[in-house]
Formats: sequence, structure tokens, C-alpha cells
Amino acid sequence: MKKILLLIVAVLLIGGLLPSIGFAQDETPNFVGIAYGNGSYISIDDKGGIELSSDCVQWTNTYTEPNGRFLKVIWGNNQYMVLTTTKVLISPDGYQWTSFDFGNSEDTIGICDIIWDGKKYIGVGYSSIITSTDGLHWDYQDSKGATYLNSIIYTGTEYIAAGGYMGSGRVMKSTDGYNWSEWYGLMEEYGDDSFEKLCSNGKSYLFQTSFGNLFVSDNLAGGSSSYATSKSLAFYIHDIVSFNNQFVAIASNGTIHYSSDGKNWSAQQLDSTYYFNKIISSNGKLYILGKFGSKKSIFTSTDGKVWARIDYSVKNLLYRKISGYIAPDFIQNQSSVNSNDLLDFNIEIVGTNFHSKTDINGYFEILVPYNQIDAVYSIKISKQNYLQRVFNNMTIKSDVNLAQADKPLTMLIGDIDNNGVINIADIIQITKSFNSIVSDSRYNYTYDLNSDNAINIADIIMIAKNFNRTSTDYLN
Ligand SMILES: [Ca+2]
Ligand SMILES: [Ca+2]
Repeated sequence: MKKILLLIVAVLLIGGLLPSIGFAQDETPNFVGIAYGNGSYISIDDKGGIELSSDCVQWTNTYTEPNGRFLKVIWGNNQYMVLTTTKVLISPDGYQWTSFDFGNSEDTIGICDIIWDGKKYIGVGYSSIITSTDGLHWDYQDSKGATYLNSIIYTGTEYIAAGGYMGSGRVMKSTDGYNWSEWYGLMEEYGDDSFEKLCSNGKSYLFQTSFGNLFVSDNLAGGSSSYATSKSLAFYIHDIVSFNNQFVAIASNGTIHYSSDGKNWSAQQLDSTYYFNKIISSNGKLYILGKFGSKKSIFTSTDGKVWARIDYSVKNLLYRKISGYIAPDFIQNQSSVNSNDLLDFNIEIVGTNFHSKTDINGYFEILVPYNQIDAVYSIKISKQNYLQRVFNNMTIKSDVNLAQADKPLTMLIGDIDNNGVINIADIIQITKSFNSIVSDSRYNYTYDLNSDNAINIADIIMIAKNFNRTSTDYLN
């Protein structure tokens, strides 16, 4: 019966029918990394998403790279670093990212793991060991022929990398991270398995294999006799870590396994409804990253025994919006409005790069990134010939609308010399072009306040109406 089913599936596959009858791929992102630095938690998923949080509960999606296959995130050198197989992304704040491409061939250069040892980054991968002090300039180190290195650790005194391919489990060591030697290979007797990850508790080295098995060695002396296998664990192991001199392993079915020597294990069923993907030690805590249905979830522990579930929530809101309508004072009694009169008022948040201009309806909006909404700002509105207007003590913790279309912010015309007061000096400025029309050489369009192609008494009257007004009058 099973064979017949397989045959049917094979025929369907060949006929290309299987997708159409619905074997939908799981498109939900898998949580793959978390780190802490710069006062923020950062998390990454395997669909190119980066999220930031100050409390590990409320998260904000700050960056998404379409088709980005993120592997790991670390904090070091005062910056976040996100690893993909072909490049690293670097950011001091989690919002603005710079990338360094290792090259375009995953098969030859792909990096699988990366660490920061306090002075430099070290990455290991398919055929490479690379180092960098800043994340942007990388040096290739001699990997002594080792390929498919999946994992690297720094114990404080030594660097160890592990990997392997098709039944050639491989362990490399170094005392400085630059000069490497092969410690030895293992596992021909274990079929096509290879080392996926390693960790050390200070006494022993624990290896997780790509088939979900565990091996432990006290001395890495060479030969499989020095390794003990922990195959007896009931479930497929997804990830391992060492924490407080103890090994902790997670299985996909919501169980956690503990061992002090890597040989004798105890299990704790945390929650079978959760899928556990990664376990990470960071910032003195343990984090289990997983999923509940399609939702990302985190379990965290400070002692490796008592676990708290975090109800992870993500806001996609990246920005707060400051918006409003602006209109010149003189158009209020006009039946038709020249759109140029509404256009190009400058709105800027003083002391920042955030600014905007009004459109032909007098509308503007400024988007302020979520990580910069806590400050108190001044907003300045200006345009040639208008008395500058400033709003002080503005907070933008929520969206701010300064004025609606039917009651726009009024701007007073007449400050031709832009000194904050409308007076005789402004009128004198205009008199240089007084009684000129657009074809005259004396005509200066900036003084044609009502845009009627003539500079005459009508323009002077516009100034006179606001005579002696100053910028502080906007406050009254
Ligand atoms: Ca003036
Ligand atoms: Ca005019």
C-alpha cells in the first residue's frame, strides 16, 4: 500500500500536479536569532525580518530584506551584525544597515557562523575562515582544507570550529583565531552525519549533528572512542547551548534537556504546543526562540531552570507622522486660490534632517523613525517673504496633525528680508522693483507677492496689512 502511494506521489510530482493540489510551503518566518546591545534587543528571522525591542515584549519591525536568509545576529564592536550565507549587515542602531558582501558564490564562500571575541569577528563557512576587526574589511585565513564549518566558539583561551560533510565530521582549533589546525575528523562510522553546532561548558565539548544527535568529548583527543554519543534522547535535538557550566538542548516538541557532563541528561517538558527552533545565551539569560502556530514566541530564563513565556508582539509601524495644512493669510477671503501660494512651505524639525514641503493643496507630512520619537522637538515653517513660524515643545509619541484642511495654519506674508519682523525695511526692499512688470529688467518675481506679474501698490498693501507683526504674534 505504501509503495502504491509513493508511486502516485511520484507520478504527480513528475506531472507537476502536486503544487496545484496544495502542498503549501510554510511561509511563516522562523525565529533564528536574538541578541542584546545598545539598550535594545534585536531579533532576526529566516525570511529577512529584523525587529527591535526595548523590553523583549513589544517589537518593532525596523528592516526587512526580501528573500533574506538570516542566520545569526550578534552584538560586538558597538554594532549589531546580522549574518547571511553571502554577506553581513552591520548597524549601530538596528535601523540603518550597511552590508558587506562576501562574494556571489555561496558554495565557495558561504559563511555559516560568526562570533565576536572582544577584538575581532571570526566567521567560518563552507570553505573559509575569515576575520575582521570592523565587519567591513575581511581577511581570509587558511582553513587547512577544512570545508563546511558550521559552528565556531571562543572559550576565552581557544577557538574551536566544527563542521564536516558527508560523513567527515571535522573539528578545527586555534589559539588566536588566525592560525588554525585540524584537530581531527570523526564519524565515518556514523554515515553522512556532520557537526552542526558545538558548545563547551568549560570541561567538555558538546556537538550537535545535522541528524539531531549529540556527541560529547572531554578532550577532543581524536578517534571516535573519545566521544560519547547521547543518541538516547527521545526527540530530535534542534539546538544546544552551554549556560552556567551546564549543557542545555532543545527539541522541536517543546522539551528542554539538561546535562552537566553531556552524557547524563534530564528532560523537562515545557510546552508541547510550542515549536522550539533555537536556544541562545545572551546578556546573562537564555532565550528559546520558537513558534506557536504562526506566531513567534520566546521563552526566557535567568537560571536555566525556570522559564517564562513572552507574548511576542510586533508593530509594523516604523514611523510617527507629523502632518497638516498651511495657507498664506491673504488667501482667506479669496474665492479662487493660486496653488503656487500653497506650494513649497518648508517644514523642518529643528536640529534633525527631517523636513518636508507643502504640496499644491498646502498639505505636508514628515515621517519620524520610531526610535526618535521620544525627544521634544521644535517645528519650523518658513517660505520666502513669509514671517517664520515655530512650534516649540512638540512631542510626537503619537501621530501629530497640526491643522486640518478647512482650518489651515496661517502664514503671514511680508517679511521680505527674513529677519522676524515686518516693517519699513521690507517695504524698502520691494521699492527697488516698484512699478515694474514681468518684462522689465527691474521686475523681481520674489517681490511679486500676489503673483500678478506686476510689482505695485497691491503688493505693498499686502505687507502693510501685517505691518509691525513679528514671529511671536503667531503665539497670540
Ligand atoms: Ca522684515
Ligand atoms: Ca503683484
